[in-house]
Amino acid sequence: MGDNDVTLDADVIVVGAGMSGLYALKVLRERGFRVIVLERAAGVGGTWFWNRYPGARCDIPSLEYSFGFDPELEQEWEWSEHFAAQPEIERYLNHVADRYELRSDIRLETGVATMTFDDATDSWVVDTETGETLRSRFCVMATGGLSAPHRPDWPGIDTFAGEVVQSSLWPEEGVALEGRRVGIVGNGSSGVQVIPELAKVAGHLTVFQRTATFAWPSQNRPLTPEHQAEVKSRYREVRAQQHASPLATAHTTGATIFTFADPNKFILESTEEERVAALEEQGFNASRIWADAAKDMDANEMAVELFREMVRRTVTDPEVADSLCPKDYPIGCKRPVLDNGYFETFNRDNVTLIDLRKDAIVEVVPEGVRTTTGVQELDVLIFATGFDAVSGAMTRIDMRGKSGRLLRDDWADGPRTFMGFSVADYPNMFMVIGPGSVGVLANYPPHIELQVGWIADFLEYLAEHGSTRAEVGADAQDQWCAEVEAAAVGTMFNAPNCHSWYNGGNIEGKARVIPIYMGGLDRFMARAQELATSGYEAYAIR
Ligand code: NA7
Repeated sequence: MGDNDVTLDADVIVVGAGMSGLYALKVLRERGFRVIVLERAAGVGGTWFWNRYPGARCDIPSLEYSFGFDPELEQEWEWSEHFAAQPEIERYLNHVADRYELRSDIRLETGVATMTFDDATDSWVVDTETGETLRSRFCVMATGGLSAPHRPDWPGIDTFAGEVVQSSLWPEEGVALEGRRVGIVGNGSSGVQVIPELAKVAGHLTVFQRTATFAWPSQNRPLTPEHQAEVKSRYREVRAQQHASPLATAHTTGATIFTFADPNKFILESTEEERVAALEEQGFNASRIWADAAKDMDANEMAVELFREMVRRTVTDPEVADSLCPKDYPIGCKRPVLDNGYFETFNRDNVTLIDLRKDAIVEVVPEGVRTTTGVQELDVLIFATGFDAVSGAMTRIDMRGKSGRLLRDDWADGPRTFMGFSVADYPNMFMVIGPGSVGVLANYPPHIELQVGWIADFLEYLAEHGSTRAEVGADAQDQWCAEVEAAAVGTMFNAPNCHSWYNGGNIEGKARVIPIYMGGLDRFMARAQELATSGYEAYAIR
């Protein structure tokens, strides 16, 4: 038994003041815990603080990408667009911080450097990057799934005489782009969003592309007062639907980013005329209406060909169009990207595409980027090269559990957790949407509410039972990891040639594992509730 008389600075230290951390603070405080939130950024908002590049936008409808814990908040907040842009979501999260008086317990510009579990006292010792040491009984990691930026280590990068900018660390004061020679690397969601905006202001934009992207028209539009009022009038029903659905969605606007296919349409059974008609009527979306493309590689390849046909119809230069056609991986391998004029941007006179599969990077030089065919002279070089996703925010902290090993070493072959909530050997540490949970598949705000609610219930249970320590068993963790692995079998996320941040394939040397439970949030939460009802039987509690 530990010496529990140790002086604690807080009952719970929450790491991160994004959406998860803000909500965790609110709930845990209401349940009577003393909470300190540590946040590296200069403001709250997490993802929506950092990703302030031009064009940054959510890919989930605003009315669903919002908190449901307070009907008054739901009613008073007005969203302006179907898919909210970064400034609006950042404003919303600041509003939440103010409305619930959260700021007094949040320490900004206070990144966490090391976290060590003190086995003797059942407490966590947290060292901040500002040189402070804090101690708490519990830690809640609200560190996000897409918060550890990844930048390729190109030779010569430090010699570049211009400005290097990471899309996910976009400076608050902005970047001077007008009339300048701008280069951008990366064509995922961030790249596809920022490229059309850069092209509008840059003197010249050079896009360095390694892999062509599937991107579908976002169909973003202003929200009509009628639609907003209609959804608000039945928000309780909408939230209940979200909580009971596999992806925390309520289909308030028809199809969602993941569920576009029509269950009755099979491309393998379609005629040439039907496919052409689909292209004429639905454009790019004609490539993602087919149910069989989700499981069958031949069907998928036929759907990809429809996509390629739309690229060729949209992009005027045939060679550029060919480079922009995805060729060697299936639709559904990566998270779908929503586009606001991406392909059309390559028809502009001030935009050049460098296809890195034909013209590889050699090095960065003071004047710009040297590829095999010569130097692209640049004033600004932007990396929209993604994230050490899902596990990166955790492994970048020097976290040591009861055995003194580093989490990063324990996870060298991929993260191992129990339901994404806990890690064996790391008592009293909980993660919100950690690796091994449903993760980024489900719409975050309702997902966060469910996860934080579960963690808060557990902490309350421990407090009520006078328990100072909860540690998940290694067997329960092994069993859960096997379930996560099994649930990913047969999905396109796991398809041959699929390299993405979902499976670690986006980062050289990272273990190829899908640490995301594909079984759906509804099933996941039912399991979590059963566990709570059982008195948290997977855990050793004392
Ligand atoms: P993504 O989706 O991981 O995209 C990163 C992009 O950067 C992708 O096109 C990569 O090409 C490219 N990349 C990465 N490393 C390199 C190197 N070394 N050279 C050239 N190109 C490179 O990150 P995003 O930020 O766009 O989106 C992440 C999520 O945020 C998104 O799914 C939404 O949920 C929101 P690759 O395909 O690896 O060849």
